[in-house]
Amino acid sequence: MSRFDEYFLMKVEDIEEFVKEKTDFFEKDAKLVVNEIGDGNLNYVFRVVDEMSGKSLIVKHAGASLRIDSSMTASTDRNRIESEILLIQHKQAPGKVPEVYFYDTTMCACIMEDLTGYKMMRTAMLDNEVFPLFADHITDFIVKTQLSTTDVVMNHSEKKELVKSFINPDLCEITEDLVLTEPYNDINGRNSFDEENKAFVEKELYGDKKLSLEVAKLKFNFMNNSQALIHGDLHTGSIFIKPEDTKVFDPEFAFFGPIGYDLGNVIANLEFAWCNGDAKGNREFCEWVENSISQSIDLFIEKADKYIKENATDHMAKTEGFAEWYVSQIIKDTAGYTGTELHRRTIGMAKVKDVTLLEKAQRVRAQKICLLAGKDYIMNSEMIRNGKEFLDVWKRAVQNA
Ligand code: SR1
Ligand code: MG
Repeated sequence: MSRFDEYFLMKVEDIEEFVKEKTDFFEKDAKLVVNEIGDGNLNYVFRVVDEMSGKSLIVKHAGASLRIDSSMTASTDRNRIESEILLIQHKQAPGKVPEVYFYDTTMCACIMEDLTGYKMMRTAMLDNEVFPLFADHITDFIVKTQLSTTDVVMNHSEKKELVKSFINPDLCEITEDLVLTEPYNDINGRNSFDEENKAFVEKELYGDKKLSLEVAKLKFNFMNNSQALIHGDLHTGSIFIKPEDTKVFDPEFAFFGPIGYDLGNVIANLEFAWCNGDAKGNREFCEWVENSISQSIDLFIEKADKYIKENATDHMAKTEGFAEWYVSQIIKDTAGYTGTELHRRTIGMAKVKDVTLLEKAQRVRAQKICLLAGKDYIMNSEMIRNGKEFLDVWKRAVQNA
């Protein structure tokens, strides 16, 4: 019998005993220091350190209600999904995700590697730090972890088995509401933004039926296109980085969905960082962001095309021209979901510090740039085919804001 045989919401004082009972990572008599370090919207994250040996680890623990709003709930099964996908990705892309030491489906807690020496990418970019290898790293990660789980490459029965264990209804519903519905109608009254952009939002987002139709298509593509095992929330708060390496974590929104959703999230979140650098007049930082946007698209196209040609197992997917068509569909989705991420982080309930921390006049301008660019990405997704064209949309919005 153990007090961890039945779920309860753990506090700082419970973590040392939990870790010592579930793993042999620390000596049993080690004096551990535990701090809650999470600043996400959903979970509790504890760093556990043995100051004598210098060893440390992370415990990520899911509560039934969400930190961003205690009236919101999401199944604690998200912790199992996160732990299992990290184990899968550790094999697909060794070293590119934190190592899972142990996960506990009763306590809904995952004990994993502490990424010391890495910074959360959003925080580093708020200090306008640049990472020239980022585009290469993130496109490697997306291609290796996601194309390998498509029907193009994976045995179709195995894929269907995997789809079953990654059904993630509660977390998908959060995205379906917050990202793919509310920014276009405020149907749940949870949107907020500066008054100066009210007329624009009401006319150009809530009042534009053509925009709603395109977003409705993106929503149903998100819900019905079980293309690959995607991360589902690949923003820069889900990435740990240092100049020579990039690691992806926090995949609790993972499910079988469209690959372009992840790549679009990456692009939009680089653009939020651009707004922050621009407000500080840091041209060098903005240029690095611009290069990262175009390189992320172009490297993805190049690597995905090569990966499909080398690894396709499905007979029809080996047809000449298929790889190019398949990748072009992902890029079209990417443009659309870049747009929805730009919109929802600007006016929806879950915002980003890159923009919220700006002083008023700069924040209003950043919001306008993101709203304009978001619309352009969504409405013209068929025509945005490469890195330069992704960047052109952004530059047009900056000019017109
Ligand atoms: C209610 S949760 C709000 C947001 O936080 C997560 O990181 C996801 O992005 C979600 O949409
Ligand atoms: Mg998260």
